[in-house]
Amino acid sequence: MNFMMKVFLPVIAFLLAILPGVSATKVSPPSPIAPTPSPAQLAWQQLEYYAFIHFGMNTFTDHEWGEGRAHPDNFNPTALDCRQWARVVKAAGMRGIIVTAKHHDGFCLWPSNTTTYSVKNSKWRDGRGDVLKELSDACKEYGLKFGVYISPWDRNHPLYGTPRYNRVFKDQWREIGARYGEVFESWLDGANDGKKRMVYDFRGFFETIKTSQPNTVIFSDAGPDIRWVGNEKGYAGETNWALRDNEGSFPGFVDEKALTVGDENGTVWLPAECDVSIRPGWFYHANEDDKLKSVGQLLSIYYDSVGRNANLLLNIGVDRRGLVNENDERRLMEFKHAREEAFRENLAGKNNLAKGKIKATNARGADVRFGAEKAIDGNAATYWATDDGVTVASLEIDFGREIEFNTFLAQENIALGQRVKNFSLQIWNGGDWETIARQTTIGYQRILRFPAVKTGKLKFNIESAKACPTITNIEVYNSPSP
Ligand code: FUL
Repeated sequence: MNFMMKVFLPVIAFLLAILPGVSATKVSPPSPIAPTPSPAQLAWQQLEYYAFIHFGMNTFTDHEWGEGRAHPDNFNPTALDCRQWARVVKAAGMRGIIVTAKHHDGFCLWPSNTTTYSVKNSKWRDGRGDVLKELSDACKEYGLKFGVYISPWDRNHPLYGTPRYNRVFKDQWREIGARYGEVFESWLDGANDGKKRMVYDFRGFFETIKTSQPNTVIFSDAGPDIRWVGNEKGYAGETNWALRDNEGSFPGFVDEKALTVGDENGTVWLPAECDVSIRPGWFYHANEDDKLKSVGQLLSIYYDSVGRNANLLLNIGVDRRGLVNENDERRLMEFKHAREEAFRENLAGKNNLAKGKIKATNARGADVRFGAEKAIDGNAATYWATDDGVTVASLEIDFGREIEFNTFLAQENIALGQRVKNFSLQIWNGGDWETIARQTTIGYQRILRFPAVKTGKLKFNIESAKACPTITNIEVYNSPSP
């Protein structure tokens, strides 16, 4: 070692030793505020939009609620192809499929050992068909999530109405959980028979489901992982907390209004899912082929669900051939193109905004790791945050030119809990800041639409929050009106 190295090596070693120490003295990230989502709930929220498929005996008897008396031979799709379902759903920009493996009539789309009322005893493929097998395989092939709805209410099963039926229902979940790979969402409703009323063992159902599918999220009126939004029209509340006071709630007995908005101080994380059908009914009926929701209606549903901190479960028609009907496919694609148009160019995106054109009234520890730029860097893992205790703060964007826009999108880092209670948008009108929107919650994602405005500067004001805000993303669009 020469003299120079002898002198400088210890200096370099010293510098290397203290540098991590310097960064370690930087401000720490905000502490989470409880309740927060589980990893499965977080992953679920990011799916945003996926398909519901009601298909079963009702498809062939033209019913919505079958009585469980139609002979299994009535179930006889002529050209069933779950790969076609998956292809259409994927092309439409949806991220998964939840299928009615058993609706209230009790007919099972898989060869269940728990009942004689299933595909096994139908003419279809000489009783050797299994829709769940075919669909779960197709979902894997197309990179889609696979989910299952089985109805507790069973109008066919001889044990329904007796305590022994609870075991049957658990066994049905066990079979599904064991046979078809990962079930991302397990969906059950709270319907009960008017005469043969059951005391459902919901707690036991949930335990059984989680035992065979630990990563599934369970949907019902009362969770435990995902809550019904309280209506079947496809909208969440303008205020929508992912939190709920869920004590004492169980499926079938619900406060619909509370489900639509959640509870600001709720004790559990229970985000909302909006289930709605593209057609008037849930099952396919040929006489509804010309009654599909318009693209404009679907866009409104999208903004009022995915744009209000909820996920959208859009039901589509699979017809008697066993194929997604052409009318549904066409409308799904029109809807997809309308969304692509609406979100084509983010005016607050990196391509449109020169560096340094966004500033915040406060950034946590004055640290770039939590600076204003983190809200527009297109990276969901980074976020703008303020110092602890600072719950009123603004981001100001200078577009550097006059632009026109009518849509604003914001996202919180919900892994740390839902925080924002009120926010507003202001534009610079040349002499003053003019308020163009004032709203409440954000959560995973909030999208606002308003009459187009022209301005060079926009302010996004957090007006109140449960703790320092954590904003992962904001976007600005000038969307064509549908
Ligand atoms: C409800 C059922 O009664 C409807 O038939 C439909 O399946 C809907 C999604 O859930 O509880």
